[in-house]
Amino acid sequence: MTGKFISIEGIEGAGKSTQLQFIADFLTARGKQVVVTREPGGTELGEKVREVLLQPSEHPMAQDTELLLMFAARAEHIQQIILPALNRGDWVLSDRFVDATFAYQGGGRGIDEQRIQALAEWTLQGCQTDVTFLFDLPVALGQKRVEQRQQQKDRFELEKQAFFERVRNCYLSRAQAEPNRIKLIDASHSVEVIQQQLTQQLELLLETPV
Ligand code: Z5A
Repeated sequence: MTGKFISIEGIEGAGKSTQLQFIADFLTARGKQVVVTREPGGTELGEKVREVLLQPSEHPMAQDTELLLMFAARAEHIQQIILPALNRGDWVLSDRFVDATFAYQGGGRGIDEQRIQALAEWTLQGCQTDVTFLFDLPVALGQKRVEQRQQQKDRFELEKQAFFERVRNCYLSRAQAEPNRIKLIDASHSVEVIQQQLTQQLELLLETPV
């Protein structure tokens, strides 16, 4: 593999989608072919799974079903999009990847980390991000931004503040455990200040040999 694999993570309202295009444009301007994708989703099948996962329903989904659907979509994503792109030498920029499963299904829902780890080893087969930008901000601020957006809430956005506090804490402990891979971005700042933080990190990444 000659390309690099970047993911963006964070709780709701962290501003991932807002900064995705900035990162893609920055790398394109430096001569990289960039494949922008997302999880859950990224493939035809994955986007159908995404609809099932995000659609609010009066019948609650079993936690294990949610976990397995995330990995089913991811298996397809890795095989169809991520590995072919990296093998071509393209850079892959994904709005979320496996850290989200540890944070949401592990931290948020309380599924045992070892079970998630077993599925990750099976599905990823060593395919892990070179860098993950973790957009971190207080839960209340993220929720305020989402409220201001005035869109219909998906199944996750309907969760309570305590759920997102657990998700955030799990993300932060993963960043602490893997500081070389997971780079903390203070997402409570303005769009412009966040872009300055990203520029510094991207310059470092461009200097790192594949
Ligand atoms: N999920 C999971 O449970 N397990 C998994 O393994 C995976 C995912 C892969 C869908 O993800 C859900 O799937 C997600 C976790 C779960 N649920 N949640 N929550 P998603 O990434 O598609 O959905 P999201 O997290 O809800 O993304 P989002 O709503 O698009 O949020 P965002 O991308 O972080 O924020 P944004 O849209 O860029 O910004 C939100 C608003 O704030 C918007 O009006 C912006 O204009 C504004 N904004 C952005 N940046 C700023 C700054 N810096 N200052 C002020 N205002 C700002």
